[in-house]
Amino acid sequence: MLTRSRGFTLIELLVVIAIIAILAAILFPVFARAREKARQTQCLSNLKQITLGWMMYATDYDERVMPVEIPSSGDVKFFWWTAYNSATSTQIPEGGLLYPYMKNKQINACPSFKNELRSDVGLTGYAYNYHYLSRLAYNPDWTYEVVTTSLAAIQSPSETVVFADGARISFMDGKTLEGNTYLEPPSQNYPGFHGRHNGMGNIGFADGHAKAETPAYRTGTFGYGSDAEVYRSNSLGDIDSDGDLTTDEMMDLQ
Ligand SMILES: [Ca+2]
Repeated sequence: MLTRSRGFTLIELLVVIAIIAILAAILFPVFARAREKARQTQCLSNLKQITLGWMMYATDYDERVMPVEIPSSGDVKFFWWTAYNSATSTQIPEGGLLYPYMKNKQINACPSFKNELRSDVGLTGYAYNYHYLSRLAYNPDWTYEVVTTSLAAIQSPSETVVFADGARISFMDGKTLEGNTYLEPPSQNYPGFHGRHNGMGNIGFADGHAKAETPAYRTGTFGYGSDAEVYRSNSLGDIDSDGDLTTDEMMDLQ
């Protein structure tokens, strides 16, 4: 004898929908973290390649390390990832200082670095330990020379940062995140190591290895009245291993 099959009641449907919604709420952040983890791995690989390119550059230039920039000759200024023509606001990636060693534009940029932060010069999300490796020495008339160190001056290459995930807070408004290619050490006025990969940032070291670290966050106010909470909420901290932010043991040449 035929029995009419019974459909779902409204309550049953609502329960099923609620369970699906709960599962989605639990799983979507997991998926997002897994995607970010994949980008972190890609970024780590990029930094390792860029740092190896940096090592090759030094061996080609009498063991002097790569300058953070080669100041403008005419309208064109050279950075590691591009040459930039300020008259036309155009980038020439093939003119980048490390391009001959990488022959690849894609690996220049961190996959988690937001495009809108790249600005005209095509910032890549990676910042260079210029403070110790390639200082800008200003003249009284604000022209400057770029002074580079030698490979031999780096006493512990496996403990000396070359490149890292970097960014900064705008000097104009004190709160907006922006790109930055100059990585500051803890002893300076503001932190620039960006923990953009699930709270961690990647670092390339002078011996060619790369690894992820958690930024060390400042407290209170520092520099010219910067608010630590603004930096903390943007995952901007320092690269530090001894808990003392007055010493630059991961970035100096000792
Ligand atoms: Ca320290």
